[in-house]
Amino acid sequence: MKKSRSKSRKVEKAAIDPMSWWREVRFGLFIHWGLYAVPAGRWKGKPVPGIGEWIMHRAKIPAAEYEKLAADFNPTRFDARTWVQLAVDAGMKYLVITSKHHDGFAMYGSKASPYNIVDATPYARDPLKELAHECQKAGIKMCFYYSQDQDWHHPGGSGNDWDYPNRTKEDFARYLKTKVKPQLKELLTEYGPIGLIWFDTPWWITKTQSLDLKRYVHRLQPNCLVSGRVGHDVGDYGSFGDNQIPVGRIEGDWETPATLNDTWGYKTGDSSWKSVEELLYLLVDLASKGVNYLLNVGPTAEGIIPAPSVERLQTIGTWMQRNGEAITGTEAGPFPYEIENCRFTQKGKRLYVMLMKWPRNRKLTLVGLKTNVRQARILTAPDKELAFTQTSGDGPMPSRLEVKLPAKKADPYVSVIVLDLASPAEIEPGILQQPSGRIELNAFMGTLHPSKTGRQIRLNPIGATESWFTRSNSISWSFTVSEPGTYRIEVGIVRGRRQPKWIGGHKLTLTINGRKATRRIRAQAWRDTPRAQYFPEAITRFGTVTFERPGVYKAKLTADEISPKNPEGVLLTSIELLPE
Ligand code: FHN
Repeated sequence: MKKSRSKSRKVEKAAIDPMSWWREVRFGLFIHWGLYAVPAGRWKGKPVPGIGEWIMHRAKIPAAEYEKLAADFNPTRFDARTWVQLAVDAGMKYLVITSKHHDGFAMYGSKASPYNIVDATPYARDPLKELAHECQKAGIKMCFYYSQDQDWHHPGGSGNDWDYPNRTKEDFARYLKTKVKPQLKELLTEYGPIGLIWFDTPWWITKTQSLDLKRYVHRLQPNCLVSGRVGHDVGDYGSFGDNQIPVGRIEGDWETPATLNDTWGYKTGDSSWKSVEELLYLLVDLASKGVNYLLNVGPTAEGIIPAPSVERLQTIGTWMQRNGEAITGTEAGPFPYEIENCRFTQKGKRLYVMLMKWPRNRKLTLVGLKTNVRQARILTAPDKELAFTQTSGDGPMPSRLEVKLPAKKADPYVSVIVLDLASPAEIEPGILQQPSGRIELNAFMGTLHPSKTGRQIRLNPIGATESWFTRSNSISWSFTVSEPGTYRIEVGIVRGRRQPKWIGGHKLTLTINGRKATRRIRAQAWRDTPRAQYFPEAITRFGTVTFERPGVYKAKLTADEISPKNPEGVLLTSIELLPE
């Protein structure tokens, strides 16, 4: 039978991209909950340093001893509805909970292993069933974290070399077959539709095994996504490092898992709570880069989400109620680079400008937006139009938009200005001088010059250079100066994902507008940006440069010596030129 056009169109419509919900949500709740909440960071009366859920590993607790914690795990104050409501009220649209963390303990009623909350604790209930039910009722996606690689309880899993020092590849394969797959099957057949499986720490897993797990999940639930940490870049989306924030907008689908304090699993004494300002900054920043923000809470062994977490999420929720339109269902903003105190998201012809600071001069000034603005308003005051002027670019003078703002900021945290445009936003290409006078030469805006042989400079996922190990690699930029003057030069180098500490020591030469400066990289100051909270970016000063007239200029960074101490090479984020 001949297919009619309309019929085949219907078929196309029915095939929904399984990633589409994930791209809409932007903000989710991560929950690390397990036996580690019982010792809560202390073992035999002493504090154990590091994150709470790693206590078994850090204190090298024998599995047979750690197991006994199950007898004390009785979270009678757990209430699935309250947890889900907290996520909903915060504007979160998915919830990811540890079904099994590295300690190997299943937080649900598993038939594949008796080491689980129903069979091994006095509680004897399945909290994940209750959460799945509440998530379905509330219309948010239920998702499971599952530690597929590390399992410190199973003699075949990775990570526990104090109980099981002689594990082999065959033991690991057997563990995948006899524990991981049966447990995944339970999670994907007994809890309704699952949004994603959040795999983690792919240490031992081979590419074939990662692919096999991904296919296994998709066979059991074709629409269930697989996190990037299944290993070997075969996941459905990418996962940045813990609390890692990209430098600018990035291509593809990415998520940042992040903490509210420092630990993931509950730990007494960890009071490094991030402020609501910082948390909202990160939410807005990540959304503007098209990245999902998965924000963690670590409930207690009684089943309570700590009050400082609840208070912060509630305040974020109040902000989301007023301003969530600028986050949920939006795309990354049109500017590839960060703009000071300002982030953007967009939906069709609507551009959301999120102001972290209310401009003292009561003006929102943007350069480089080519599209005509039809109307400007504050998101929370839709009836009042804001006056604005817009000029188009001319040579080194970029197009410029100035919106008049009222004296009083629209929101105590982040104020959102809505710009309705004549067509989807278009931005002038290249690096433009910002209204503050600052010029930022981001690594990802530069041209990389790899050497003919040997290891090649490239960009890492967050947009910094990496694998820059030889002198024959370099990076260059061309950029537009609209305000002549003298600028001080600051070169930013970030801590690598696999380094416990920031490492400097390279000797670099910057040639800018014909002027050469050579400096040894060291931490003369630190960049003050929330992106640098866990991944510090050190600044090395390279003197000053003067531009006599407006125009297009060139800069080039080469390496004279690369410190062998840094296993990731030169990790340049950006060079900032700041008016003197
Ligand atoms: O080792 C885990 C850690 O305990 C926690 O679960 C985080 C969350 O992203 N993932 C691993 C470290 O990256």
